[in-house]
Amino acid sequence: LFICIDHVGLAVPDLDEAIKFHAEVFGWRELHREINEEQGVAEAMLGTGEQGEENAKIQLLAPLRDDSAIGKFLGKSGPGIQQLAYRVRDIDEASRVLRERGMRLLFPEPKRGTAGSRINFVHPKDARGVLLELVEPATDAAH
Ligand code: CMX
Repeated sequence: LFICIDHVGLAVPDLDEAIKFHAEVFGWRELHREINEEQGVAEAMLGTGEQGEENAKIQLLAPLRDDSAIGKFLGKSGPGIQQLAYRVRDIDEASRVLRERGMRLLFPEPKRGTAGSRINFVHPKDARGVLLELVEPATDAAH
């Protein structure tokens, strides 16, 4: 069902400060940065090397609004791990299988994620306390 862990997402109050911290202390490199208005986030993908299949990644997520998913998470839990993202080849098929297995997905249809990917989430209550993101990366043609 899943190919690999795509990334781990960290909620942060200030994106620039967080990128600097993770670069200077842990040596992560910024691979990509964007604003996703629909999700209410300013986000950056950080990697351990050149972007590629083998590269470990973390995603820094800063809220654009207090009532966004990240804004609420920071208000309730403070900075920290907000999500674990699994990469899938076909998000429609993965969603179908997971729904069949009793998991609630947060959105009826996948939404747009980082770099043109398609994303959805398994409800944290169903995934035993973890907000699980499903990521189908964009094909080159979709970039
Ligand atoms: N991880 C684990 N558990 C979580 C959680 C998280 N990130 N967020 C909420 N929960 C738990 C809460 O602790 C709560 O549990 P209790 O009822 O025991 O207190 C329960 O889930 C419901 O939480 P809530 O506060 O009532 O619900 P919220 O309004 O905060 O919404 C969620 C939670 C998951 C539905 C919302 O964050 C959401 O829609 N997330 C998906 C979208 C998203 O995260 N976008 C930002 C990232 C975009 C990207 O990755 O590109």
